[in-house]
Amino acid sequence: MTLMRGRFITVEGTEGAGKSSNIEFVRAELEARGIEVVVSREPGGTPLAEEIRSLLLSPRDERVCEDAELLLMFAARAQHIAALIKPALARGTWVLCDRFTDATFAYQGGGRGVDVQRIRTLESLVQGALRPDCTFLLDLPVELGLERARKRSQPDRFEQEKQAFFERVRASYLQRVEAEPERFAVINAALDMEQVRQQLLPHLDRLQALRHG
Ligand code: Z5A
Repeated sequence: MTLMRGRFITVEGTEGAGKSSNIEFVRAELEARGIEVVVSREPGGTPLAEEIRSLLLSPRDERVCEDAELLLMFAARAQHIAALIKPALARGTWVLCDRFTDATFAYQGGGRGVDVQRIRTLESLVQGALRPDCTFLLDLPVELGLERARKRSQPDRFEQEKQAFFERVRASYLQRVEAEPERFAVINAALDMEQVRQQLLPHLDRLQALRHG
């Protein structure tokens, strides 16, 4: 009997969108349905990739050039895919990942202005044919997200950016939805927690049905 490949679900959004809170909800829902799921994040997810994450997120005096940031994101991703994502999917485990390559298109492409073609080249080099089966975009007005995020910890290197940067990030995410509407599920993340969760449920039903279909 051949083992069914696991599903690859990613969760995206701008600051304070509620990714962490909702990922825990999705994990619990999937496990309650008897689905084995591993939760991970980007940049990060393996010891080496987590070290790269620290390099990327630490505020520093030295200006990080766009290419160094881009290549470090994909270096972490290459390790994450090889050591965690592909082996999990191959054994039939679902992978639920806090950010993936859409974040590179949104933050490095939209936010920093990196040429999208360069990102596409690295995407195919590092990922081959691997793409998420479904991406939840938790969408909300930038100002509201920043307000939520400000109530938390010290800002990291990305969180120190100005509102205009995050407006470009949000616009890039929405452009990606337009280009690939069948992969994305756009969730109104400005609503209260319970209302956000209710929007996620039908998509989990659909993904579970696909598993058997
Ligand atoms: N990055 C990149 O540039 N390129 C890439 O390719 C990748 C990443 C992969 C780290 O990501 C940074 O890396 C990120 C992009 C960049 N930069 N930033 N900024 P991260 O995902 O670890 O960092 P983050 O975006 O700051 O995520 P976060 O801090 O974990 O936020 P969150 O998970 O979206 O939100 P949360 O912690 O679940 O919620 C935030 C607060 O809002 C919290 O107090 C909640 O209780 C509250 N909350 C959440 N939902 C609600 C609702 N519905 N109502 C009211 N309050 C709420």
